[in-house]
Amino acid sequence: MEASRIAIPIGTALDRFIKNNQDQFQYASGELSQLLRDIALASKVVNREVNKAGLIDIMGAMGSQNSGGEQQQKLDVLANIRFTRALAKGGEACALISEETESYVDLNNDGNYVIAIDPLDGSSNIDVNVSIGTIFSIYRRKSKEGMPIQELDILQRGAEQVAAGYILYGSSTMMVYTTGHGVNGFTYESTLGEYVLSHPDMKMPIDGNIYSINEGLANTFSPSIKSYLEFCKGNNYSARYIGSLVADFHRNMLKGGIYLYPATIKNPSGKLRLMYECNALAFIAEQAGGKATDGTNRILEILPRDLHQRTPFFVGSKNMVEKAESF
Ligand code: P6P
Repeated sequence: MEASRIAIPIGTALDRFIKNNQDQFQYASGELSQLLRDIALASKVVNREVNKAGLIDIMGAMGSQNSGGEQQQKLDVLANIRFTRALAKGGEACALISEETESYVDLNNDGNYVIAIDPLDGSSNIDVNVSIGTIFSIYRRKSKEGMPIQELDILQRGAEQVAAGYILYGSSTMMVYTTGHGVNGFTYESTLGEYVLSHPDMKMPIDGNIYSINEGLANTFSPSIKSYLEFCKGNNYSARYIGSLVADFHRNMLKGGIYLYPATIKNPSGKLRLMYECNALAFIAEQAGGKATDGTNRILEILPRDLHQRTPFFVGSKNMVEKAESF
């Protein structure tokens, strides 16, 4: 039974919050503070670039492609550089797995953590001024400190995450993260240059009536998904799909709802990536009382075979995910 925690006041800065909760992190809290500080720092720079994207000529595609063959937007590449640099400088990370790079990136051999990141998810929305996000997972390395990185450090199940979070560059910029002791949300206060606690102990409503899915793909869904969508419509649920996973996930976290990206003809294993999109959000969802599966298996139990492997993804309010699975 955890000692009753003294409620940490709204407005507490992220660093102070981590220090006040240091007994909740199973390893040295200084290492977690440093990692989250590195990620927060990079996100502040990305936030500034996202907010000025229209003004500086960094809009539009680079003309290059990422590991999944997806068109790279200039801000994707810039964000990847910012997060990679911040984590390399911070010294705590030994390796980085990113949507933007084919293989993992060696950072510091004496670092104890492996980071998996989607530096800027929803990037197709950058040019149309719709919210976008960063998604990150933090793992403890399995191999000995100082030794070269091995596959067992890189291909870890989501259940092995020691922390995970996302940054939402929306009408306000927020960082939401968990270390396995609940979920807390911080809003960026740009005049202070600080993330401050705004959503302590976030809980996902156990039920809801919002469903998020790209119904333009409906003809390629399986009969069970089609039946579930009919169920949603029959119950007058609201369809809300921003086309930006972090934004849809965050709204469903606050209001209750389910996000579904099932297998389709174009993406028979689903479109979303296990290592740097689904695992982090699955960890957060479960910590907030929600659920995340691939339709049958718990996302956090899937043993990755490949850095960029895709998975069908059903995440959100517990009762809604279970209902969807029952179809
Ligand atoms: P579709 C963005 O590219 C993304 O990875 C998620 O942020 C978003 O929910 C999904 O893909 C949108 O995909 O096929 O509906 O355009």
